[in-house]
Amino acid sequence: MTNEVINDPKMEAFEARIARGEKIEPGDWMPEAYRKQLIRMISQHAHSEYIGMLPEGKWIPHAPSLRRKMILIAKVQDEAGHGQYLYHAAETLGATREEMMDAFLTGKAKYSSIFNYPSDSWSDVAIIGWLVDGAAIKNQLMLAQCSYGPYSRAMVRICAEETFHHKQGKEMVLKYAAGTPKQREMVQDSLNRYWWPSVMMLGPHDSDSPNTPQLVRWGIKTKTNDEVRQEFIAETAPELLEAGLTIPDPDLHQDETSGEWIHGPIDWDEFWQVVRGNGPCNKERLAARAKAHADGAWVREALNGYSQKKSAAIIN
Ligand code: BYC
Repeated sequence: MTNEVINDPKMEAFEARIARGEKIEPGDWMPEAYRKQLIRMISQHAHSEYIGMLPEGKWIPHAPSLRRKMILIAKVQDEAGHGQYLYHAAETLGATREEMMDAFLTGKAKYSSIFNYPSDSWSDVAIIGWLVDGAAIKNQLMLAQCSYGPYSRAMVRICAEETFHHKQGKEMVLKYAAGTPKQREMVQDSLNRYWWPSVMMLGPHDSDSPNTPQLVRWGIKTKTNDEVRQEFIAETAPELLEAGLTIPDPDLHQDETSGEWIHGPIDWDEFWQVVRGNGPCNKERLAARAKAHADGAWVREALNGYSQKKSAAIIN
């Protein structure tokens, strides 16, 4: 326990508010560690949305029909919007957009491991929608209950949109799984490549998760990584099997007594390699975002110039 916690009336009042289920709002007193944890998590989450546009965005020009193209454009646009809500939520804690972008583009800040895997076929778009958005929703429904008001409210809005993303992915996977042998083979290949990264994206096991105890204590997380992972597997695995697909985990089974889904060992070496910047696409993804940021410099300059001119006009 930190010194901040011991015999501090402000801390006691703060923790009592959390225990009563009250939301903490931007102007309220909060421990420095609470503020830092939130900035870390919310900015990582924002970066994930922002970089998460890339694997699916790549497929917009190759969508097999106008309907699929319109759905995918809307989804990718939504991810950009989610990034905006989240950067704003982090700004309410005193982080500036420039600091967050700098940490992201220089590789100091983390973002979700899942977006460092390639999207090699059209059915990856389908599997990302079902699995990646499905895992993200499980995590975000938990975060919608979080103790910090702006993050919790952003999550409510994001979850509504993610539900649409999840459904469109599932609809495609089910269609291809019941389609031609070629479609079936394509979607099975996507599942083979995306199952484990999706299971991993919910974070290390609780025993190896240094942040979880403090986050749970302060109501930032309301469930642990393993609890969320179990929910994701319990919901998704039976539906994939029902669709006739094979999950690439020979040990996966449902315990007859508890009903719990038991998965095989997770390759945490792979996970940490990806988190540390050595995944299949880390360099390519960051380079693409850095280019987009540089290409957008003129827009930021124009906006700054406009707002300065407007302020000058108001003062005069
Ligand atoms: N990838 O103590 P732990 C989306 C890091 S995007 C990389 O368990 P915590 C979407 C962790 O940061 C959805 N790093 O951490 C968008 C920590 O390092 P630091 C993204 C990971 O915070 C487009 C260290 O490992 N969602 O929906 O208690 C298209 C130890 O971990 C990962 C969010 O960002 C990972 N997967 O729990 C489609 C949700 N996992 O920071 C979809 C917000 C762990 O101490 N974040 N690490 O140096 C969270 O809920 C939590 O931060 C996590 C990790 C559950 C991810």
